[in-house]
Amino acid sequence: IPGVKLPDFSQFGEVEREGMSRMMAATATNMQRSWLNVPHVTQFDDADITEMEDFRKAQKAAGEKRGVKMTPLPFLLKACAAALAELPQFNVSLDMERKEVVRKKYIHIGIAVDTPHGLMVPVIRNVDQKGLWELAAESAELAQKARDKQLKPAEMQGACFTITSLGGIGGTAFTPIVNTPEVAILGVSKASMKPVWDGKAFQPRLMLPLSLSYDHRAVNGADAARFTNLLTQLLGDIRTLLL
Ligand code: CAO
Repeated sequence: IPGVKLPDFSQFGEVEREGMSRMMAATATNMQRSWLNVPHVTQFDDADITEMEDFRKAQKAAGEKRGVKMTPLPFLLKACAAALAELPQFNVSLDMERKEVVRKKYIHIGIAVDTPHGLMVPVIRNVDQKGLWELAAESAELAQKARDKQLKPAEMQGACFTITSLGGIGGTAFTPIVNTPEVAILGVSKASMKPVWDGKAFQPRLMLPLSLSYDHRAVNGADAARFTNLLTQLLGDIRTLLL
């Protein structure tokens, strides 16, 4: 691809140059590799998390006892694990050289963590086999390790799918880049109160915006809509996560 030719910026004003960290250079290469290899499409939906949030807030005292904070992330992990099990076409990688689809029989999910030294993606293994408290504790521990640069290489490998949550910061939607060789990534934005028509009147409901980017070579649009539909159903009534 044609490179970007840089002008001499100093002709416009004062500048300074600094070498990229190894991590920034690696992230830049991975992002570009994914952007150039993967035909991306992003599917948007909103999940009604009014009841889920009531339940989550009701766990505050229990969380304090356990020393674990229950955020929306463990619910998202559980819902994505259930959706990956039900729609296994999302739990694959493509081997284009051998023209093969690699189907995974395990459900490991990466979580994007914003750290002062850059973006890191630790991986939670066998999410389908873990409970909400375990997921809350493990995601907080891995996020802290990422911030402290203490993650081991094995803790950043083997993900089938990634969740990138900007919900604690803000925004209404975004188009995440698939973390290849995975074939899909869920972006989560900030939940907000919205008027939702119940057939008779508008009701104030807490709505969580979801942005699912996927590799259109592996996944078709109808399946992406099924995936986000399923996520909104599971998050809309978290009892269904037990089924
Ligand atoms: N909507 C509204 N509020 C949300 C929310 C959402 N979708 N998600 C989290 N929150 C709230 C939490 O409940 C918490 O609020 P309280 O303190 O009142 O309970 C607050 O935001 C902070 O949550 P958190 O960020 O500490 O915890 P988390 O489990 O939601 O997220 C982690 C953990 C690691 C995903 C997050 O810290 C992080 O690093 N996010 C950035 C990821 C990123 O950079 N992605 C971009 C990658 S692509 O460039």
